[in-house]
Amino acid sequence: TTCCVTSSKVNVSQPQRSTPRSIYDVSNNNILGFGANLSQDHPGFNDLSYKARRAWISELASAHKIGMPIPRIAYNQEELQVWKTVLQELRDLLPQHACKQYLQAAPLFNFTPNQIPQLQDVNEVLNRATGWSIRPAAGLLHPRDFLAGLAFKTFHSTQYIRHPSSPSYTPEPDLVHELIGHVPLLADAAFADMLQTLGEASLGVDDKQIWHLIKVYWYTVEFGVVREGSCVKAFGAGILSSFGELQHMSKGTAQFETLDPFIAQPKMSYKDGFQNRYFVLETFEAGRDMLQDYAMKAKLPQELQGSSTLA
Ligand code: NLE
Ligand code: FE2
Repeated sequence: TTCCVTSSKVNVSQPQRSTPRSIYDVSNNNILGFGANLSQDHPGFNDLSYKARRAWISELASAHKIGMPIPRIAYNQEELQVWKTVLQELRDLLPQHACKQYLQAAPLFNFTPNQIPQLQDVNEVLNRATGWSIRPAAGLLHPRDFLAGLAFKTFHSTQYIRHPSSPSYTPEPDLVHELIGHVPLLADAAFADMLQTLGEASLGVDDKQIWHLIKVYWYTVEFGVVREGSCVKAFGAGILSSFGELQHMSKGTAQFETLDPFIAQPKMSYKDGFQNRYFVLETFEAGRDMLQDYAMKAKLPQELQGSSTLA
């Protein structure tokens, strides 16, 4: 039912949203950045036909209804070439620098240079592996919706392909990033569990904490590294899907710091190119426990939160 709000105290710019109880309560239509117009530093900014293609694929995603098959896209030669290039570039780097869970799960998806995988097919493999689902989205979602999706084992994914002028690095999520960066680890139980915990931590918290949690997400799921013996290996999708970023991380010249979700996280940026610091997790299980602990404390009233700074 819709209730008739008459109070003038209601903040119109921030409609009250109730805590979602299932994925049906989560919208895939609040697109935050990189809308149809793209920003000036996007490699496709001046390419009208690229923008039109991207917008067309995005519209299909917005129209998708939960439970329906994800529409298949007939990718063109140019898009296929981008996919081939990225796979080729990463072929030797991933086995050296991706974490073991990634390397173990990746073969389930059988990525081959001659065909861009369809989200629907990937979704079926994922459903069987960990019970996770992919849901198409038109672009970068509002963090509240994106994080809520994780709580319900749903990963929102773009479906368009990065601009052909820059296969080794793109500033926004695209299908290549989703497939190569995110999909394999969604099939790993420990990683998936950590991700769901992060999503659960977001349910019902205020906007300030949503922005804190999306930074925690950013420095783990997008750009995190995990300790393996005396090395660190990439598990962050933004590293794994980018030849440039993966090379940059593995050179070891950036800073490596221990992740602490209880302190204010550095500002995240889609524009500045490679990260100049990476955060290290000991294991995915330790990451999950830390996030569970964070979530519990963050939901306590302020005066009971102790000394933790919830930025
Ligand atoms: N820079 C990444 C890539 O080129 O694959 C995408 C990052 C999306 C957050
Ligand atoms: Fe991503």
